[in-house]
Amino acid sequence: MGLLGNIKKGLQKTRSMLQGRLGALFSRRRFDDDFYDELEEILIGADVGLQTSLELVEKLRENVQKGRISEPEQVVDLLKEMLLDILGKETVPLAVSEEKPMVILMLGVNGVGKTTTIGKLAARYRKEGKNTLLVAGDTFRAAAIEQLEIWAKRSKSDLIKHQQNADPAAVIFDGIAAAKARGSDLVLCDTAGRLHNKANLMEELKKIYRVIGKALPGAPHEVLLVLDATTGQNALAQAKVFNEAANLTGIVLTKLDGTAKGGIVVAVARELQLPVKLVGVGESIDDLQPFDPQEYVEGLFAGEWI
Ligand SMILES: Nc1nc2c(ncn2[C@@H]2O[C@H](COP(=O)(O)OP(=O)(O)OP(=O)(O)O)[C@@H](O)[C@H]2O)c(=O)[nH]1
Ligand SMILES: [Mg+2]
Repeated sequence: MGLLGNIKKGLQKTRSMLQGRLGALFSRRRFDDDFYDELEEILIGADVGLQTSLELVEKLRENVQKGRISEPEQVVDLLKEMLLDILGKETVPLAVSEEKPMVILMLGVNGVGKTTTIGKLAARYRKEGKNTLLVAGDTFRAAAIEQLEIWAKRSKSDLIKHQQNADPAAVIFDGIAAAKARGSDLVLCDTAGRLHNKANLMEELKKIYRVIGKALPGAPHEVLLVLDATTGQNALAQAKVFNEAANLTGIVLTKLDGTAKGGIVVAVARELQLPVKLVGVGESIDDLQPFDPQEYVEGLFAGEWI
């Protein structure tokens, strides 16, 4: 997207937790069993995931035994390196479609930040000079349409909406037709996070996905699952369910700023086999960034050790 972001702000809580706990651990200056146990606990506490935490500590232990590591700073460097092995070193950008419009479908359970992310993303694309059109595909929740309307104004995007309780697939179909007629560059489709029950929601999402493909062959170009970083490992379970309804192409991890468990990015990347493409680091319009793994690991461990 060309706009350089700084994830450091969003990792503030995680970083200060790590600073405090790792700092205390390193100050003991002893690589004994207690050290490894404590390190494992810190990583698990940061939501890196159990398996990953065990593996990281095991690898560290090997390196210490082989005499490759003797200083805390080296521990941090090794952790960064190992995390980048899991995350990959490069940002995975959002798709760019040759033809107009490009269609992005935003999915996720209620309250994770779908609508907000659409608004922020539209604003980013607008800054690049793209014409954006938002579609109010959440016709279920009261006030969902009005909320998207506010984001359309803020991001200077067009909006296509129907009445509350209208068929969401029909709204989205109309949205894509309107985008084709107007020559919009991008269509961002909002969806409901909750219906009367989960089976209903999944059926509806399948239908939306099918209808988008009919309205525009090749679309949707991105199907992004929005996950709330503060819900920890719970977020992982949601991905499986949504992936069955639509072919997910990436993850947006929101509310990274609201948690000291920012290691969840690592668990998500490793366990879902889907790239984290964007991260939300606050509630305002500029608080969305492409996920850059190197910035992320630097942001986790920035600062002085001991
Ligand atoms: N701190 C923080 N808050 C966020 C972030 N992203 C979204 N939020 C907040 O999370 C709340 C829910 O966001 P929405 O965008 O309405 O979530 P949604 O997924 O559309 O929710 P439903 O429409 O109910 O399914 C709002 O108060 C947002 O301001 C983020 O990155 N950081
Ligand atoms: Mg919403």
